[in-house]
Amino acid sequence: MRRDDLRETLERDGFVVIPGLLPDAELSQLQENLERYAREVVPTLPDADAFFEDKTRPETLEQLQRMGCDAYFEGYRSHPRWVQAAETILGEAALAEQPEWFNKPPGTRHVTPPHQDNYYFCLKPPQVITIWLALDEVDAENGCLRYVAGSHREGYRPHARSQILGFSQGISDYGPSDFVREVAVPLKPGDAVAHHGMTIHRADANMSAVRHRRSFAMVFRGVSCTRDEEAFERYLQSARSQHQSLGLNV
Ligand SMILES: O=C(O)CCC(=O)C(=O)O
Repeated sequence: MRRDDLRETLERDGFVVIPGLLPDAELSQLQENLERYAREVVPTLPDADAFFEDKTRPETLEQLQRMGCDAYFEGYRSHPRWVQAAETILGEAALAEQPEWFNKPPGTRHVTPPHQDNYYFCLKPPQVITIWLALDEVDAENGCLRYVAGSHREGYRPHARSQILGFSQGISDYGPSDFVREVAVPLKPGDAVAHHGMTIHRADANMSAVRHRRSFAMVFRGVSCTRDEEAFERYLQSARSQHQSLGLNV
């Protein structure tokens, strides 16, 4: 897709697919480093940086946050392909937050509640996108992302505390008029989708008995953003209290 098309599509729909963001050799290198991180770094992390459905079963690892503690992933924040895509879409220079990893392992029932990322980030203006790269084949069966097209232009929706680890807040009035506007985004490994910080999105649980649904993501914020620090502190507090209520060691 041409550069202008990426930006225009995101402005119109609130999300845009970037086919083949990573060529095979770069995808393999990323996957090798993710395997190394899971093997060597995850066992050393605090509960708040590695979420499991069941901590006694390492195969139920569902989410990794703040991966910049590792030199490879800290360096990944300036990966030229990602930065160039983000700056093209945002139309300004952008800075990457620390990488994250998401999974819905087979046999788990972990949904992603409907939410708007900037409800968490508290950036003004919301010149922020997430680039979410598929590591596996991702489709309706194993819980691909679903977007409410055009919702990035409609302001904030009410959010309330959720009991889903990794997503402390979810939209509280999500209903039939949202479901009919949803667009499911199937992807192949190496493809990515970018979404605006105000775009409503969610994902179903993985219904496959055998397939993982792994992804690797980075949030990019345009240099024109500033953070509402008070609102952000309230969000951090609510995330901490959710972690405590779910029994995490924080
Ligand atoms: O991977 C998922 O299910 C959710 C990811 C997400 O909500 C995000 O990256 O903004």
